[in-house]
Amino acid sequence: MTVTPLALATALIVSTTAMLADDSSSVTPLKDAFDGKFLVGATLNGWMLSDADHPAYELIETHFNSVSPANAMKWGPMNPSLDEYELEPADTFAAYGAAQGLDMIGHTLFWHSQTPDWVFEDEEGNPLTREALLERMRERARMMAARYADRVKTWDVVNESIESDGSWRKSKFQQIIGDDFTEQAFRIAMEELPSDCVFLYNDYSMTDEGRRDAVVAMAKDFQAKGIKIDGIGMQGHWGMDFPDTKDIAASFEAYASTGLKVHITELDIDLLGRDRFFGANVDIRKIEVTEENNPFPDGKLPPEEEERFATRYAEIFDTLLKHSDTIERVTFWGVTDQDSWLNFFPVRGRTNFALLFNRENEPKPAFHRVVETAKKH
Ligand code: 9MR
Repeated sequence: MTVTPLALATALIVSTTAMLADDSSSVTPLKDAFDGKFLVGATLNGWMLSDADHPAYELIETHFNSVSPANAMKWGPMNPSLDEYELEPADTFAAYGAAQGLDMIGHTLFWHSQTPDWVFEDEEGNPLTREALLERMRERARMMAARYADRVKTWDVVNESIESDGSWRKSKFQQIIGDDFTEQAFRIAMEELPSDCVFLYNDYSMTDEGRRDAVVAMAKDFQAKGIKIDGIGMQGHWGMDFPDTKDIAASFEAYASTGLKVHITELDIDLLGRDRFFGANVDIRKIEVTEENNPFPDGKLPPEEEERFATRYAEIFDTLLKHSDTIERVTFWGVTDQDSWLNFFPVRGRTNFALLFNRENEPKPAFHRVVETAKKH
């Protein structure tokens, strides 16, 4: 076949157009941008786990090397009543992650939230004794070990058992077991899960001094007692103005003093935030969505807002990358803005912006700034 100049020109135009349209071929995958620095993760939520054709899978396979289940492995969703088990979403999660060769996080063994009342009661509805509750926790750990711990290697053993002032949270676990609930949970994990698993304590607002100092003290106490703890999970549900990157850096240094690695377990940035619209209103969860508190309902941000958001992401990643020796993994809490929990919290039904991919599954300006930041380190 002879190639005429016209045919050649047409072919070039067609292929250039295809290249421009195909965003994924022209962007650096996040996992390549952070190769040698830390793992980069995302969550699989219920919609994704019930739809094998969900568009998030393509992004996950391109950009991420670690996955966390948003809800599928929590006690309540898995085991809503005493003898009732709903294991399919967790099974799907573990099978998918294993098939793709992804690092997987068991989120979360023990948490005061999304744990049903039956866990704390006997069959007559009376509170369990300390021994009975510890036994029930052990049964859950044993079940998770048998079913998932051959493939799921990193576990959030306890979520959020320490308050901002450093005191133990007055959860049902704490009330029944006592102040050693977290210690007992780690002992159970150590006894029931394989020894090659990685155990984390995971909490939010981990830059607050009271919580930070208490977590450091707890980790050192566990180490002195020979209780296995392998890392510290900072959730990273951060805002546009808080925490200050100086406080984030100071926290990495404090946590690194334990010799443990830090995992950023649930990173997102709440663009709409609260203060801008609600001040200190404590009843914010009862507030309806309005034009004022939901200013971008079509999911499109004006360029100056995209820029503000990208700048905040870049400064956070600059801080993370400066401490990459301490950081094992950075996981985003979601994949695209569409599946962020911040569309439902604290006001249900807002169109919020929190992650690096937009509602059309495309990388946002913040994505590109994060990749550029990685290239500078
Ligand atoms: O993303 C989760 C959301 O779908 C649930 O409704 C919510 C219930 O509390 O939990 C969300 O995930 C939380 C995580 O498990 C622990 N840290 C805080 C996260 C955001 O609430």
